[in-house]
Amino acid sequence: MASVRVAILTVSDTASKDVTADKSGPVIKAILSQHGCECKYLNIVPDDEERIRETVRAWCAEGTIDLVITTGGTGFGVRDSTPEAISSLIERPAPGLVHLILAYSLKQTPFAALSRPVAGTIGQSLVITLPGSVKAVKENLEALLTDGLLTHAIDLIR
Ligand code: MTE
Ligand code: CU1
Repeated sequence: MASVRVAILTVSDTASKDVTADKSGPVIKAILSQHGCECKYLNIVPDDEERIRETVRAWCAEGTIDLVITTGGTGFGVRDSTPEAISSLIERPAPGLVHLILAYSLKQTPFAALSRPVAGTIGQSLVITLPGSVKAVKENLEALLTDGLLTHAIDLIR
């Protein structure tokens, strides 16, 4: 996956107060780096719809970020608002990617049904929302990193 430029956003009230509580962001960075991606940003915001939206909007406006991965805030918790924040920005929805991660995840655990992922393009960037746990992040990336699927998607976008 040479030269895919990635921005990672951890969405978590806890991690926004204590950086060391963010386990999933660094795991995403490590896995994508192993696959040849270049990690440009690894930020943390609380479960605040406006903060999520503004961060992702700014990254996509740069025009140099190929892939935005968020982790956390996709569930049914009262503060979970990542899908709403990202949906409001998405220009071209990618239900196939949502289907892929859910189909793969449901083979691991029925609890995957409790995530409400969204995916799609914003400008020249592909944006995908992952759940918050390290286990979920690993499983979701396993699904997405199958057979050069992501690189092919990104080749088409830019
Ligand atoms: N997806 C996979 N592949 N593996 C998991 O363990 N956990 C689920 C789900 N998706 C899980 C998963 C659980 S328990 C929850 S509550 C939701 O993701 C939402 O997580 P979030 O609110 O941290 O985003
Ligand atoms: Cu859960």
